Amino acid sequence: MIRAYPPVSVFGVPTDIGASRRGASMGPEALRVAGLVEAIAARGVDARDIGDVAGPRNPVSPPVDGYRHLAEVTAWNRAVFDASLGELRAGRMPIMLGGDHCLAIGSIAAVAAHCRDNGRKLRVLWLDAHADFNTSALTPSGNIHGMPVACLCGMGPQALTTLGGVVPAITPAQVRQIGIRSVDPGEKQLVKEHGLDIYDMRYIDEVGMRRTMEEALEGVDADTHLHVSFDVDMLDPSIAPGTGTRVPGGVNYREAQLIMEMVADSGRLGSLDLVEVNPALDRRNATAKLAVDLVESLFGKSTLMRD
Ligand code: Z70
Ligand code: MN
Ligand code: MN
Ligand code: MN
Repeated sequence: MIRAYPPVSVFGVPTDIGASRRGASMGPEALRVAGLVEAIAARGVDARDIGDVAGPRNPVSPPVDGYRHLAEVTAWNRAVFDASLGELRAGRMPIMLGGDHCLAIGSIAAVAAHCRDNGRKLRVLWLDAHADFNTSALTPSGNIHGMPVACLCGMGPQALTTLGGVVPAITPAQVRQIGIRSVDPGEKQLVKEHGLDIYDMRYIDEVGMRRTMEEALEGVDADTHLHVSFDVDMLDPSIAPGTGTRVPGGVNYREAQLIMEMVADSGRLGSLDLVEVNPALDRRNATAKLAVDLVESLFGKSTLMRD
């Protein structure tokens, strides 16, 4: 299958501001060292590294009113929003290298704004061990990387929910979550109230990844912008040790490849987050290398005759 991809702009967001474990700030360089940009370019795509966005240092403070580092998280997300929207308006596909997952508030708010401006439908594939649907009242940690989906759906501090101008930026109906296996008790209740579409590990075990992905991509058509938000902790820790919150029983190598291949086959990939790579916890950059391998598949690399 011959597929044309729009030009790609990769940018780094070197911060761990939404987490309590340090080190995801080194993720962008680890992914570059693993050859991310070259791998995308090798697929015949015009891929450019536009460098890092800037933001405040991590003050390493305790949570205040249920949020750790809210002012700094807001500043970083504004920078991500601006960078993402700028690339989208220039007709380029933004690839955001985190950094922790709180940064998806900015990237997805930008994608949602761009889709509104252009009358396009938006589907968000949230690949993660966690639902990231906490609020300040429910969070066990105060870590905002456990809250981005709730913030995007209008539940969270005003500074974050209003980032893209329109509240909510997205609705739960636009989101499909895959790989989930760690949801906090209060968060679980909220997920059910809002009908978030979650393909958890049990579902994947029972029906298989092929059918899971067919269902997650159902309704994606030529007018749909597909945003993939890939938290590497979706992957089983045995293959992806370099991440801050390792949860056993994750997506294996073959299942992960199939996710990426089926997204590639949809032909609708419009933007990507690659987050929570923590080189301080990794073995010889294995997690970043695996992420690059999976991104190759996302851009249509496959064995034998299919590409
Ligand atoms: C937990 C919390 C989380 C990532 C950890 C964990 C959230 N639900 N997300 N690591 N990527 O603290 O809210
Ligand atoms: Mn996450
Ligand atoms: Mn996670
Ligand atoms: Mn591959």
